Amino acid sequence: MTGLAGAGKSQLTCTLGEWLKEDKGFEVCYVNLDAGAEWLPYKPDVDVRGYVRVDRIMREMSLGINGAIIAAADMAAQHLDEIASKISAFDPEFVLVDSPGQYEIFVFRESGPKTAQALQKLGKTVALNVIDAELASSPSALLTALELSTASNLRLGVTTINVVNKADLGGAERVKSMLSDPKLMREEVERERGGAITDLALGLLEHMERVMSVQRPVLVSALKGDGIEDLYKAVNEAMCACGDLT
Ligand SMILES: Nc1nc2c(ncn2[C@@H]2O[C@H](COP(=O)(O)OP(=O)(O)OP(=O)(O)O)[C@@H](O)[C@H]2O)c(=O)[nH]1
Ligand SMILES: [Mg+2]
Repeated sequence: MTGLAGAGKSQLTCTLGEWLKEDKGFEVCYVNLDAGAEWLPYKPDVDVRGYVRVDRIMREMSLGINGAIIAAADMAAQHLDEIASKISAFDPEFVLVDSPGQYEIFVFRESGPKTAQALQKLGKTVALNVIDAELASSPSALLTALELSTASNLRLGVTTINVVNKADLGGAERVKSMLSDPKLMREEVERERGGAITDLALGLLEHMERVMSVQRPVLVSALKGDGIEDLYKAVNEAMCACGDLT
């Protein structure tokens, strides 16, 4: 799971994991990579906090929260081999990896790409980029969220599925209609701003239309469990696209 802080990565890890276990009967391994997590909605089988903890780094290195989170990301990357061996020992059918909330630190420092490489050595890997529908309900916000996902895809080098979360809240309907109707999206973009910003937004939209003709975003509510079957289908399709038909 990747995505901005608060998008619902941990909740989706929990809900998808329960669905895979209970509805599909799969063995699932939950991995927590958030060294700053105080509480998680699932019980991790493999937990980075066994090696690195943000609160401890703050105390022991006299760092503020941002410095400690950066240090934690770099330190966590040094334990990837141990984390990968623990995951292998489980021999699960699915591994759900919950990434730290501080997306820019995870994706743009070394730890994100290194983690992606370590996971790809274990098996087929798909990134579920979680987008908060409430925060993406204007055209410019939605385009920005999708572009951030493209940047993450490029950095991590992992097939990425955009998962628009919090479908149970008001903003989701507008996101859904913009995503399912490119003409409407274009009209909304043109209406939202004027001048050079509209040109910029239309340029981004053209790029997104190309990306989304390959993979449409999936709409879910991690909290209510809606849309999880669709997400599972999208994961399977992504696996097929990278050559795995099992
Ligand atoms: N209404 C609604 N709330 C949700 C949904 N998914 C998550 N939330 C809430 O959104 C908040 C953030 O969810 P998390 O799962 O902690 O998000 P996260 O991306 O793991 O957050 P960080 O680890 O801090 O980046 C929590 O209060 C969740 O209960 C959803 O589908 N609907
Ligand atoms: Mg989280």
